[in-house]
Amino acid sequence: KTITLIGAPIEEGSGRRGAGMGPTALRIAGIDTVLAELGHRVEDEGDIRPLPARDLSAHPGANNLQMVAAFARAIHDAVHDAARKGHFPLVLGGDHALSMGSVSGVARYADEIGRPLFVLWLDAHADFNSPATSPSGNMHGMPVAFFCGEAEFAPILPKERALVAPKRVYQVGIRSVDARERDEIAEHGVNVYDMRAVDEMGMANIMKQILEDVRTANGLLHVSLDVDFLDPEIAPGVGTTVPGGATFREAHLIMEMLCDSDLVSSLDLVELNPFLDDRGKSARILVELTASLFGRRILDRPTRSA
Ligand code: DIR
Ligand code: MN
Ligand code: MN
Ligand code: MN
Repeated sequence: KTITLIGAPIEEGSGRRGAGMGPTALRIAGIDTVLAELGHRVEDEGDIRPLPARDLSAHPGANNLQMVAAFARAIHDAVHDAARKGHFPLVLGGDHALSMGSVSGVARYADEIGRPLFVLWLDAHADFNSPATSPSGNMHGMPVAFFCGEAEFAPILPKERALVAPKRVYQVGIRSVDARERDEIAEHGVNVYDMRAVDEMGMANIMKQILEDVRTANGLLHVSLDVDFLDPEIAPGVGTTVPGGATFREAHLIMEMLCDSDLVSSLDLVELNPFLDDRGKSARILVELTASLFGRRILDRPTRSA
């Protein structure tokens, strides 16, 4: 594959500083060399550094709207361009507000080629708030509502706005949902596999169901991986840790099954906050998981003896 790395150092969508250093930490952890070693061609476009969108005015329910919108528009264009070239867009975040841009960008591409877009949302949170419902006003808690077409976002984002059908959105790992969000995801019909479902069904069964749906529909699959999907014990470098997350093996199993399926066409790595990390631990695990998605296998790398 040819993989286009798009650095998206946005932190204005979250309630704290630090996620803007995410793309740098992922590069230091070796994201490009790992992918190249697996035989892929890697084109790093560097970081997107947009100016705030002055055509928008501040919004009381959407913190830093001008900056978030500027990033979303620029990421939308970068992801759409990469996809149209036949490349695999890999967005290095940056907080989760960036997925307003990445998902709408691939959704536009999917529309153009006449295939349905599916989204696999790996997160502790549902990210289905809107400026009207959010308890925090932080836009990293809103991207799913945005690309599922909540009306309030209409003035915010790209003219070529493409949406995802909520029934083609699959959330896995969910364990922190706000009161209004719970009603919204049910109303819109998003597929939710919360942590209890993971415990009861097992990750392999969940993934088989999702991949079967995508394959049957001849869909494209976008994967959005929030660091807080993982248990904080293995990935502490994120602003909103929630106990009881996915284990190391559950996360790798997802990536390995996604790799085997060959259905994934784009990926976001989001919410890494190097300021809160423990000696690069979370950055490294994201790189390892990405390697599993792009073909690394346990039996291809025997453990060296000491
Ligand atoms: C909370 C926290 N639901 C909010 N959200 C996220 O502010 O909307 N934390 N996404 O990572
Ligand atoms: Mn998130
Ligand atoms: Mn989250
Ligand atoms: Mn709604």
